[in-house]
Amino acid sequence: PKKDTIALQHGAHRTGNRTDADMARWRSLRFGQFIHWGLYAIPGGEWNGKTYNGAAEWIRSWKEMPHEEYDKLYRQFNPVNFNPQQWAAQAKSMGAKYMIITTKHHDGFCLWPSKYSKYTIAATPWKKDLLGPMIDAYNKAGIDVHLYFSIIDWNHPDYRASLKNAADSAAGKRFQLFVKNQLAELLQRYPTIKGFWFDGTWDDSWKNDGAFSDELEQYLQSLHPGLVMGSRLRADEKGARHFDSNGRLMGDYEQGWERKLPATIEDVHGNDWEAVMTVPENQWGYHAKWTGHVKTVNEILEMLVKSVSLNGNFVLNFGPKADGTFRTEEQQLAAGIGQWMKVNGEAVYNGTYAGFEKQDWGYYIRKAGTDSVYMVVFNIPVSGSLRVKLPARTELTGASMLLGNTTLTPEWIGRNEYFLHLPGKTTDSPVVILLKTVTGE
Ligand code: FHN
Repeated sequence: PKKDTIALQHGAHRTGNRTDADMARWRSLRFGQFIHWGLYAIPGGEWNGKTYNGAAEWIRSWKEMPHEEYDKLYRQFNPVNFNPQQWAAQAKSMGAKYMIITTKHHDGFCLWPSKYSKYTIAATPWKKDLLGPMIDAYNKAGIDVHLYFSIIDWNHPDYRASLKNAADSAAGKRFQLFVKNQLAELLQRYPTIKGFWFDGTWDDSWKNDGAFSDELEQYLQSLHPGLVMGSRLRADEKGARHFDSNGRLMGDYEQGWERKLPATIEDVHGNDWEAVMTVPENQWGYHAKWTGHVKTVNEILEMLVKSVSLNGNFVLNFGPKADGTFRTEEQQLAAGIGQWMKVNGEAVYNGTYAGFEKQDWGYYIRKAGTDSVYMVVFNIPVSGSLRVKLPARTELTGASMLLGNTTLTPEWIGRNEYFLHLPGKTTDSPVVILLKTVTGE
């Protein structure tokens, strides 16, 4: 590792990844569901007959949308068809092992009845807490829950993007206390949660107070030891985010992979990381009109598998409608992913970088700490033969496709290379093959 050249009080406090059981659990889950749900689901990207083409959850910032109008939407929020058990069942059958829910997005509206704000679910016609029943249902389905929390708060009178004078600084201090109180409240109300997912931390007012975010991270850890929090929360005292001024990761995992994935293992520098992905190009909250490319089941599966093959977690976003139901496209996507995961999920959970040279047909994944290596094949060559290139002194003794448990007999080519011949056209989905290998002296 490189030597630190800059003395920092509020930089990274750890070298390498966390090694405790809570972090090991997070790392093993590999596949998560993100949910963006809030008042923005009501306009769904449309206002006064006009369509806003930006991300639906940003509609309040659109010049055609009067803030006073947006800030009154809570009076209509009444998700009468919200069925947390159904949500959890859908996530479970998709194969998600953790879920991240927007407790509060940039608009400042809280999905829980916070005692520190009037702008919450308690003020809506629905009145009741949404988060509690959701967390319970997911936990009962065996799914861990993490809480998304935006620092940017468009509704709070004390929020400032930058602090320009003494009055701003005083407001900034009040706002910090508000954030701290809300986070402690969430932990106290929902003790089973496994982590916070911070967002909206790019404004100067936040970036320029590395001491505060550092203290906050430690405070939250002290309230709830084991909590998992990514690199978006903190800045160091020089305003560097994610990586401190010495290039070391702050927080428990790298959280910069939004709508993009690393290309190679070198890109992740040995750090834990997570990617979050939208189904259309850039929509997180519900938008009635999805335009542009909408990702397919196989595209999503490839992103998931690629992430796991590079030691990362992959989280797929859903934007439920204001009534509490999911759009058909999302339901179908979840079902399609689930179908594949049912047969092939064992290659994903606990999956890690295999240490084998990547081949054009797809990705190798090693089950953590074992000799089990999976090939996940997305591109079948016209020959139907897959080249398996193993590290030196490794022999391929057998292989089987998870689908149908079909045995494949390896053909030795030379050195540590083999062919696996696929039995004709098998399926329209990625093919997963478990390799049996023996490593000699
Ligand atoms: O502005 C938000 C956006 O609406 C969405 O919540 C994503 C999710 O990662 N985060 C922000 C942009 O980075």
